[in-house]
Amino acid sequence: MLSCSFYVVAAVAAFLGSCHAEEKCAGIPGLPGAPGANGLPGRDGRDGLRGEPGPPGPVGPPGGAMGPPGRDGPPGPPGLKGERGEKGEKGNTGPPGLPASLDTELGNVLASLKHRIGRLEGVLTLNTKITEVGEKILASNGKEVNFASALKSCEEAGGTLATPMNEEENNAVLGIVKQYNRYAYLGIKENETLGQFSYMNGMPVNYTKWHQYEPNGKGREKCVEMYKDGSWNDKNCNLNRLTVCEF
Ligand SMILES: *[C@@H]1O[C@H](CO)[C@@H](O)[C@H](O)[C@H]1NC(C)=O
Ligand SMILES: *[C@@H]1O[C@H](CO)[C@@H](O)[C@H](O)[C@H]1NC(C)=O
Ligand SMILES: [Ca+2]
Repeated sequence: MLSCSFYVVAAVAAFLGSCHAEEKCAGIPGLPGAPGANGLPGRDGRDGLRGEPGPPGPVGPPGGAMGPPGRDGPPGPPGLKGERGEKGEKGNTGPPGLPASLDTELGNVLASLKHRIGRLEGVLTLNTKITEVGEKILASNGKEVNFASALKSCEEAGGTLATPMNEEENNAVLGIVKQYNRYAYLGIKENETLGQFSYMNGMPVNYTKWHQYEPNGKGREKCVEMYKDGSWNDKNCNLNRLTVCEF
C-alpha cells in the first residue's frame, strides 16, 4: 500500500513540475497507468511485548522402571519377653508299654544300673563312708550338733536320723558310733506320755535298747542318744552328738 501511495504522489509531482518547465502543458491528463507490481516484503518489525506464561502442560509419560528393593538392614535388638501363656490341657495317656520283664532293652538298662550302683556301694562301704543294713544305708558326716540340727542335716540329704528298729540295725549304728568314738542322737523322741517314746513319724517304738535304769528323764530328757556299747539313754536335746543318718 505504501508503494502505491508513493507512486500517486510522485506522479502528481512530476505532472505539476512539468507544467512549470514546458510550454506545452495544457491538455488532458492521460489516464493513470496500471498499478505496478507489488514490491518486495518489508523487513520484520520489532519484537512485540512478552506474553503471559501459558498454562502447565499435560503430565508426561511415566519415567524409568522402579529400581530393585534395597538390601535387608542389620537385625534389631531382641524384643521384650512375652507373658507366660496359659497352661495347656493334660494330654491323653500314652499306650501301655511292655511289662518290664518282657522289655529286654529296659531289662538290660536296669541290670547295668544295678551293677554300677552295686560297685559304688562297694567302694563307699570299703571306705567306711556308708553302712548297709537290710534295705537301709547308714552314714555320718562326722559332725556333732544338737538334735534339731542333726535331724535337719539328714532330711536335707534326703534321709532322716538313724532309727534302729531291730538288733541288726542297732549294731550297724553302733559300728558308726565306734568308728567316730562319739555318742549319737537317734531318730526317737519322748512323746506326750512321759517316759514313752515314738519314731519321728509318730509311730510307737517296736524295739528298744535302753541302758540299765534308762529312760529316767521323765519329760526332762526328750531325746535319745546311743552309748558306745550300743545301749540307749534318754538325754537333753541341746547337747552336741554325732550325726548319723539313714537313707
Ligand atoms: C519294727 O518294725 C519295723 C518295720 O515297721 C521292722 O523292720 C522291724 O524289724 C520291727 N522290729 C521288731 C523288733 O519287730
Ligand atoms: C507314746 O509312745 C508309746 C510307746 O511307743 C505309745 O504306746 C503311745 O501310743 C505314744 N503316745 C502318743 C500320744 O503318741
Ligand atoms: Ca537318761
